[in-house]
Amino acid sequence: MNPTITAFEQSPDRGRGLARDTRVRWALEEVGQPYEVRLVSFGAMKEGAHRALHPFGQIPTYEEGDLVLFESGAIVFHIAECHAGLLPDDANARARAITWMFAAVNTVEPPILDLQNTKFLEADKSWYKERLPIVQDRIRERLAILSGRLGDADWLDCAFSAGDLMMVSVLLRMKPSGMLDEYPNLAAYTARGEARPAYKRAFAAQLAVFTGKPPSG
Ligand code: GTB
Repeated sequence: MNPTITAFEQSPDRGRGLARDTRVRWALEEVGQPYEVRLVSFGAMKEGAHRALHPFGQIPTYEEGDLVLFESGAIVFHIAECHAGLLPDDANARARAITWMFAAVNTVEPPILDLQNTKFLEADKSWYKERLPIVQDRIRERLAILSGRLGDADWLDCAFSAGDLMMVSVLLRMKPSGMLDEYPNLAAYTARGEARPAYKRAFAAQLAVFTGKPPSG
């Protein structure tokens, strides 16, 4: 039986692929695993049936037989563990790829989230204008180091891995702000991720939820 994931019934990003179901869809597409999607409303996410799957009442979740997972990083890791293609066979290279997955969600994504919360939840505060550049500079601090580490390589550790999938997914959240363009190699890295056929299929599938039309091509 195919796994089932959950996604927003009406994503606030209007199909721009910024919600975290996109990274799960992308991982499933990379490994060629078909999947089902159950759409949930903001109301239903906070009710008992969904909270039984996700204690924090969020998307995405992942159901596969008796297994229920939440946390996009854990879901992508599970997919990568169960299928070939997203984690290298060599034990050390595999451990490094997993390290990059954690770096994406634990080191790079938090300041990005902070910026989004600042912009959407704190714009009416008297201290907003002073706080905004501080939060933006915290992101730049991380991006500058990541940019230096990537250099002119295509991917973070030789071949594309789940580490890149997670990092590109996190960086994509910065694309609308224009800040990513301050680091041309990171912009190119992100574009390389977006150019992958599996990403394109994942993006088209989540966009189709917003447009109500089946993915084209
Ligand atoms: N750490 C968890 C994970 O990685 O899975 C975080 C899950 C999470 O934040 N889920 C969000 C959610 O369910 C959707 S992705 N939010 C509803 C709630 O908490 O009530 C975050 C997101 C939402 C919207 C946009 N957007 O509109 O651009 C981008 C990202």
